[in-house]
Amino acid sequence: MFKKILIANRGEIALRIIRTCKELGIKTVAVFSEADKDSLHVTFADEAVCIGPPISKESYLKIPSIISAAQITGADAIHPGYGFLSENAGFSDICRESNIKFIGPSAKMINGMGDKAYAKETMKRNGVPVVPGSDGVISKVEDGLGIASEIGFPVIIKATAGGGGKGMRIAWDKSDFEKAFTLASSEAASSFGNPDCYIEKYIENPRHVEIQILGDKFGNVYHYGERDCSIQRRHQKLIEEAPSPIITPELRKKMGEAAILGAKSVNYEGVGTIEFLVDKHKNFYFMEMNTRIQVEHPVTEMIYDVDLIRQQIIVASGAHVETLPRDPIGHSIEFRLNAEDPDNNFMPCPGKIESLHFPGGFGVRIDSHVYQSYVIPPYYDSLLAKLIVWGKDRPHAIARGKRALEEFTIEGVKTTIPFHLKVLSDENFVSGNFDTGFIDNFLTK
Ligand code: MV4
Repeated sequence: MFKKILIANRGEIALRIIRTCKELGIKTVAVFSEADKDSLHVTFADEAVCIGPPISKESYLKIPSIISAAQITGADAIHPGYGFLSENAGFSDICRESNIKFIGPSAKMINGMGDKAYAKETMKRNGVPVVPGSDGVISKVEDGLGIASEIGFPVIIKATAGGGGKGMRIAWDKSDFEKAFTLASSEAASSFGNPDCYIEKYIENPRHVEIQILGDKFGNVYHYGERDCSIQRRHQKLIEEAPSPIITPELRKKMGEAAILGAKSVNYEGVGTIEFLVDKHKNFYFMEMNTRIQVEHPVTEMIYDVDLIRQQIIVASGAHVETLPRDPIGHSIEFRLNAEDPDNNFMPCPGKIESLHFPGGFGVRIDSHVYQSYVIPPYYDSLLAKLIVWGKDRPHAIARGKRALEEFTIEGVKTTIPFHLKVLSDENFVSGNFDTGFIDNFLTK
């Protein structure tokens, strides 16, 4: 097992990782920017190293500074968390070359799954259902138009280097196609330095359902059910839950087996997520694979009674998965509490937290790095806290979520708390009848 892990991240996820390391008896090293000197991850880690100025590029993304911090402190592994360097192939490689275990995927895996057309082809070849579309990337408008006419409109044009909603265009009919294709491709070239795009049948208002998987170096891959992440705004998730209100045990088994098949076909090790689109007939299609721990991992932890970060560290150390999946129990919902103004386009609201009170009680979990009088720096994302509730079923989880959100006090900055309370009294949310169009509909009501 590792003796000392450097956490190349900040905020709630850095704390989350430190907590698990403590329970495993592993020493921790925090890295921090000048803007984060008063952060809890700095306080709670055994050691802390300042790695540069506030701007991420010069601190949390600065590979040489992070490697130096690991070498100076004698860390034998680095946990990247999510965001920042978690899916940076170069960083994964430099860690390996420096004899520091990167608790995440190899550079090859990051590059492979980061190429969306290649990832899709790989999944398709191995029997994972995919959305009908082009085989790989399309270089000429005419070729794309031919395929679009074959599969039928509407179609979606996606950048192979994109993902997470960047570099996508919909063509509703033949007359739209050339413009959409050209736009998608030039946007892809300027955003990702790669103009290559592929084409798919456009699924209208799908649900976003992702399967949590975990693999060890012996080739075992397990799944821990699904999370429903359909409640998003501009590809930013706001509420996630497990299980999904639309997934039956039979469908969970089918999607879980498809996810395991996909992960095994690339010899996946560690934690990962296979994202699926689910259409209104409950057909499911592979969309993307995430090769990192995700923000919303706690809802899975709550219903499967598994510490996913602990498992991630254990398999990275070369051991077998310790907590095997069993049937899920109850229902869990995560609310992302952001320092944003929902009445002003979710504009970030950095500033000082003048007064703070966390809710508590049975079935309430808060993953957060903030405290009273904490000053939210303007340089990073606006996540203040994740409120994760558990209930014996979905109605109980909703009631508990409402109770906990009402108990929550954050003064000094605007937050998404009132927004979440409104969602919780929306009849479509309460009935579980929603898709990825929910938030747009909700906000225009
Ligand atoms: C789609 C789609 C409909 N049909 N692909 C958005 C993020 C990226 N990972 C893929 N996305 C989509 N791909 C086909 N063939 C609709 C979306 C999509 C979406 C997916 C999941 C969650 C929210 C979304 C919001 C808008 C569009």
